[in-house]
Amino acid sequence: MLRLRGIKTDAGRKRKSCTFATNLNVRKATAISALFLLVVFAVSNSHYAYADSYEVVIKKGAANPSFDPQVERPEEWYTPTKLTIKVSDTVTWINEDHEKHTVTSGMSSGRTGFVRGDLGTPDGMFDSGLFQEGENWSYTFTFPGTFSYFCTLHPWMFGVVEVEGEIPNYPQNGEGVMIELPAMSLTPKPNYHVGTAWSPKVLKTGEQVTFINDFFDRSGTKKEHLLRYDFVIIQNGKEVHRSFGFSEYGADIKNFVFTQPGPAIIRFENVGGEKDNNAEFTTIVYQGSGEMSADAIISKNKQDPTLIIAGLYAAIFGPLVGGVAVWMHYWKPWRKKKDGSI
Ligand SMILES: [Cu+2]
Repeated sequence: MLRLRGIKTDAGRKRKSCTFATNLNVRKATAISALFLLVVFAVSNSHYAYADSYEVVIKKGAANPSFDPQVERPEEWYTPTKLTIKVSDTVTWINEDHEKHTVTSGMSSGRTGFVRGDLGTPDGMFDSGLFQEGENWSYTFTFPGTFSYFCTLHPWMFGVVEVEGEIPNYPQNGEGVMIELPAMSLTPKPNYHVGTAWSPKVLKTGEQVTFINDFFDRSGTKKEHLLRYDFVIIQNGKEVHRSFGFSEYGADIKNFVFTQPGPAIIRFENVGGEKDNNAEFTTIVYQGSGEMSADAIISKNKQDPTLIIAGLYAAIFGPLVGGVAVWMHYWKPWRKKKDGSI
């Protein structure tokens, strides 16, 4: 019995260990399938899973308009000046200089611009605000395009981030999710169904967009006629377009050319002449093919030194040449010679 029990126990142990082994296998299988799912997820969401981080350094002395720590040319205040990344990658700017700087999206004015009092043109897409030595600032790029930036304190400092990624071929909302056109929304009080469809379906800078706007009553079946509304477009918190319109039995049409990429809000305000009776839609505007490339932006800024030197020559030698002319005009021996007299 004892032996048998022993055998039983052994068998039990064996079984137990067998069960344990099975558990292990189950765990292994679970782990493997979890890993597999993770890989599938990673592949299907590759631009999230493989999002990279990049660094741009503002080196010591960067505030100096003629400073370049690498090539001793005034071209690299942000190092590197041109950075190429992919959608969803993050860039961190590190301030190693002893002065405060900003990373502000938009076009720098260059040194010649600065001399004329032009402090650059921010486009509102991103702005670090002032950050000082030892501090850094990060930004994640969520859509493709070429984005120039500069320092608002030292507007000759400029850099470019080139974000590679595919432009979708379908209409999108502000989060980049595909939507059906016409997009529909309801105003709060009184209720009107507002519909808008835009053509082309993918919005790009520099290309005319036609918005076809339709208005229906509360039931959504009867078209409104001669209903007043304001058509407003907002980008980066700024109103870039406002016009008023009247609904028609057909539809009311508005044309607009976007000059700036990024998320946009298409808002219908004061619908039916009622204050704050609004409906809005979000979408994304992509960079059109007519936009400047990163290299074009850089070479445009590189022209500055030549202009500065030409300006300096004019400033120094202009009065000198003028002075010599005046001197030649009034210097008697010369005048006598010129006159032909002895
Ligand atoms: Cu600066």
